[in-house]
Amino acid sequence: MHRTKIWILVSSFCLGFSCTDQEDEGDNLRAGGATTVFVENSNSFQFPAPNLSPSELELHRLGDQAFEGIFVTAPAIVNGGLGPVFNQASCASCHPKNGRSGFSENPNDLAGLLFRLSIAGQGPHGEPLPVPGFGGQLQTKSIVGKQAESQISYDFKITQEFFPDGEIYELRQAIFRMTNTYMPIPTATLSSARLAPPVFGLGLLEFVPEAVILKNEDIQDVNTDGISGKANWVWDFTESRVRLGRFGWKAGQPDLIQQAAAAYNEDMGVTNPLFRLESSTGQIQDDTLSDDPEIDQELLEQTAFYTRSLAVPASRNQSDPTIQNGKRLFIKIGCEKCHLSNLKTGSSPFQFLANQSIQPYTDLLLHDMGDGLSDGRSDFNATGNEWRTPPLWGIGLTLLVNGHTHFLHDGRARNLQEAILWHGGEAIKSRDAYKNLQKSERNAILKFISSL
Ligand code: HEC
Ligand code: HEC
Ligand SMILES: [Ca+2]
Ligand SMILES: [Ca+2]
Ligand SMILES: [Ca+2]
Repeated sequence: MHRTKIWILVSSFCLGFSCTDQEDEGDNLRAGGATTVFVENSNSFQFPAPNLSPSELELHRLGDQAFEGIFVTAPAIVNGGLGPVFNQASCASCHPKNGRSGFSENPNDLAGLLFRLSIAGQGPHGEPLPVPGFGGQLQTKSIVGKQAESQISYDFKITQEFFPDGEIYELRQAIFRMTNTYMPIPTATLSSARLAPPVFGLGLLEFVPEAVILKNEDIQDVNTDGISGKANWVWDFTESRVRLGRFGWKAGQPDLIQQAAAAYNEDMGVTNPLFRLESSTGQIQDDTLSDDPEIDQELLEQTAFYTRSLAVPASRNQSDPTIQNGKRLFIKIGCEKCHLSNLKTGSSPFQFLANQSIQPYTDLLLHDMGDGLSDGRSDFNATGNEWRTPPLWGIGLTLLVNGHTHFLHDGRARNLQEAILWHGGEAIKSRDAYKNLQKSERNAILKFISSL
């Protein structure tokens, strides 16, 4: 099992700006520009970008501690403030090794899975409306003496289909139920199951200029290619204005600070300068402590900086003929229309992120993915059917890093092929083209994605 391979760490030779012009290493390509590391092992997502300055590296290390930090019940000297209701006690427990959570076969241990909640309608900033008694997220854990909002159970719905060449395949989807809710949950509650995605390379995505992303929008599908990418516009609580959404499965967060602050508040029950009220405010679980905010701005910024400054692993074996063929087919059948291979970051207050040519395989836009993937719940501009194209960089290392190959927003796909076969809506032409390929060609595409 330990087929660990470590390439020469470019980081050791690479100081400051010279990195930008650094060569790729043989057929391993710099997917994250100068923030790339050439490492293929179970730690591939855990390296600081090699072009950080010494003070940035120090900030990254503090952020690393914060990201790993396990919170406990208040009062406590370190990391107090967990709960009263929460999903997990640390960032790392849902983003293991900075990678993605798997879909657990044990309903009592759905570690990195959480449920966003709302009732129909929109708030003044376009945000989903909270569910009375439950808020905007379902917390399945609580501190001693308080009740969790709910437990989750599920059944699998399994469907069988065929490739045109006769090969059979099976798709599996969990149908979730909320059980043991602490009070009856309103019947009109809408919910969206989301599994924790990886957190590396995000600083680069934060600094792709808005204009570059919007250039790829085609809301009315004017070029009639069936693809109509659309931006999400979300509320920025720091600046009190609408901004382009970039993070989360529906691009519901504008930047990494707010993403981290929302995670502390909702996922961990830790109040912070951006979200000062406990998620359970007004519910019977509410604590009466006057310890808010439970973390300060400095810790919040360290945590966000950590996710901003993690290196992107290089893509591998790019001169392999099968992988090259897979890439050609990936482009030919239209995968690349949403999973854009080339983007460039713009200016950034963080020099190490500025003007980098990157291969994230995302356009950061929302796409209608069909009824099969729909959660039936809107999130700012995103409808139930719409999801943000997730980046594919590093996806081939998921098994090595996280020990599973569960993909898509709720982890329903058990491997890369199932992820593709779930594509519908705007991606239906692409999906059908995939199904119509010869098996060897399908395998070439899978091998290509696995090399990212
Ligand atoms: C209970 C599990 C859980 C915990 C704890 C958690 N996360 Fe997450 N994280 C998620 C899920 C699920 C998503 C996707 C959310 C969505 O689609 O809205 C996510 C998304 C993210 C993203 C956006 C990734 C992307 O590609 O858009 C970042 C960054 C992030 N989390 C950072 C953090 C930080 C920092 C912490 C700790 C303060 C944290 N998370 C704690 C589950 C968790
Ligand atoms: C219309 C835009 C679009 C097209 C075309 C498209 N995708 Fe996707 N892709 C998405 C979106 C959006 C998701 C996330 C869907 C979800 O999680 O429900 C996704 C998810 C994926 C995932 C899983 C990623 C993850 O992190 O879980 C893989 C793998 C993938 N696509 C590969 C492909 C391949 C291969 C093709 C071509 C056959 C393709 N996609 C075509 C938009 C697209
Ligand atoms: Ca708290
Ligand atoms: Ca709640
Ligand atoms: Ca179009």
